[in-house]
Amino acid sequence: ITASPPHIALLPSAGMGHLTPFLRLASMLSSRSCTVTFITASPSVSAAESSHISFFLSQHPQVKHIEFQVLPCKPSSNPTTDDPFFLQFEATNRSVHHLYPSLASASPPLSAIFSDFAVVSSIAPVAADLGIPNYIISTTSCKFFCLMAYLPVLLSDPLSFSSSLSEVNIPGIISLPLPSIPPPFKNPSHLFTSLIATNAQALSKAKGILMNTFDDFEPETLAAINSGRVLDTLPPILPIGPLETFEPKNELDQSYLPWLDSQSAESVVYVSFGSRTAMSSAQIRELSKGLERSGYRFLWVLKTSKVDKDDKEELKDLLESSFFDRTKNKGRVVKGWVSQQDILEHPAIGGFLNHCGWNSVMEAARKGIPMLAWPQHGDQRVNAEVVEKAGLGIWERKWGWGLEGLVSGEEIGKKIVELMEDEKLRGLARKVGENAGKATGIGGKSEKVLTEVLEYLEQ
Ligand code: BUP
Repeated sequence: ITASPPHIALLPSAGMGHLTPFLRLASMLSSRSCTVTFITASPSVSAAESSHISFFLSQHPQVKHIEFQVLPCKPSSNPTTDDPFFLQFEATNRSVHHLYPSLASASPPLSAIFSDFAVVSSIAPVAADLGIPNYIISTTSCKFFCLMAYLPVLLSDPLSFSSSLSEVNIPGIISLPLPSIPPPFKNPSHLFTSLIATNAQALSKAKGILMNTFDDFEPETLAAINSGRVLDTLPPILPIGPLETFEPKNELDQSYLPWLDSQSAESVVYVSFGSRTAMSSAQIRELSKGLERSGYRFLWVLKTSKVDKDDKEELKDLLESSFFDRTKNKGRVVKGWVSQQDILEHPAIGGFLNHCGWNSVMEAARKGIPMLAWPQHGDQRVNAEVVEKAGLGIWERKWGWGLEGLVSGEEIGKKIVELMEDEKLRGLARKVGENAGKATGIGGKSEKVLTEVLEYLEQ
């Protein structure tokens, strides 16, 4: 009997940073003849999530879709956070067991569930009842993953995050400077912290951790975690990145494109802080000054709220009209969703000022675009360390977390000049791009890892 390709159910959790790698992997699995079932929680938090899911399904009619209802708790029901994405993680965990009947009746029967880290504790028992393996798709760096996996141990010692220590030690990996630890981790009852700790405790139940990274990008961390030096209970970490991009191109604002097309090679800084950063209006003004002072051309994607549905301010209310007049030929500011992968692929882009959301990092790595890291929250400072160490970017540590203090236009301007003029960095970043291409090309390390997992799951 010849084996047939596996049937894989994918379960992402909330936010574009989480949904994106799931859509990309679903698309890759589908093109490798797997049967794919994509599970989504309804209602979704952001408009970007619902539109990307609809577009993906319309482009992949062969993919089956299961939508399940979550009952989000009211922000006031959790005293530690009002972040709608964290509240949705919690609500999803409470609702996941309802999926059992539809997963049990899947045809052909499911071979595996690929789920987000944020739902391991609730999906692992479902996968066990179905008698199938559960793989986790990690949406962050391997280094931050180590911190999450080790968090229960750190939380068991009240001194782990004491301000008298300058570093946090995790066996096997280079210690993390205390300022890189997400502030909520210092509060064990914070919803973000308790969710990560609960899920970290369930990690050993997973069959493997599929990671959107590649061996050459995080070699020491991958070697440490896979040799059991971080924790000896973890399943294998399987680097399969950078994931191939899949994104809608239609219905997007591309009004900047004719301008971008007319710019010379590697002359434009692309500025974006991801889908969830709400920068203060004072910082937005300083950033505009910095861009202008740098003298470089820029394409700036501006967001002012954590959830896109709340983003109602118009450009003219955020920046003075004189700024637009002065920079008419120098730059473009865009509000709304753009196709970041298309922008990064554009020959005019020569640098990327970014928050170090992990998808953005992997997209810059694929294209070998040098980054200026300006982490804002969550995993982003740890990711920025990885970016710097891999030779993909530079990082001004003293800028702190977003919303922590105001970074002046003068400093921003200087750093942008440094980014754009550092030829050594440009060469190193190009090399990162070449290595990324080798990893995912035929016979590459990431490609082989994914092929082996799929062969293992064949029915
Ligand atoms: Br904004 C924006 N267009 O306008 P990250 C983002 N993206 O294609 P985040 C666009 O969304 P987390 C836009 O290319 C990336 O794939 C971008 O994920 C794409 O950051 C994704 O980079 C955003 O991981 O998520 O949104 O802050 O906080 O989970 O890291």
